[in-house]
Amino acid sequence: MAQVQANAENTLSKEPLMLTANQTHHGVGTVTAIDNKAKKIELKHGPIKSIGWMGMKMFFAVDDTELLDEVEVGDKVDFDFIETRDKRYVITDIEAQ
Ligand SMILES: [Cu+2]
Repeated sequence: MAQVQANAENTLSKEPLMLTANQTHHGVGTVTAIDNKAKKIELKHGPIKSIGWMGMKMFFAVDDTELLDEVEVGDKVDFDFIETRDKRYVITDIEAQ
């Protein structure tokens, strides 16, 4: 578990997040903003049952900023994310539909 947190917090790490100890959630939505500097992406997403969320517009953290090169504002996307122990929502995969 400590490994998961360490990787999720290490923004310089090129290593993929260790997902084995955390549930990955899947969502579908539209990209409404991309902030490369802050390593964040805003998505208007539909309901995500696995985490008990209604549809909403919100920012997600993107520790692996190469993922931000895959999408543009306005794209409809499929994305995966984890909830870290300190309640950050970190995108682990995203791709335009
Ligand atoms: Cu949300």
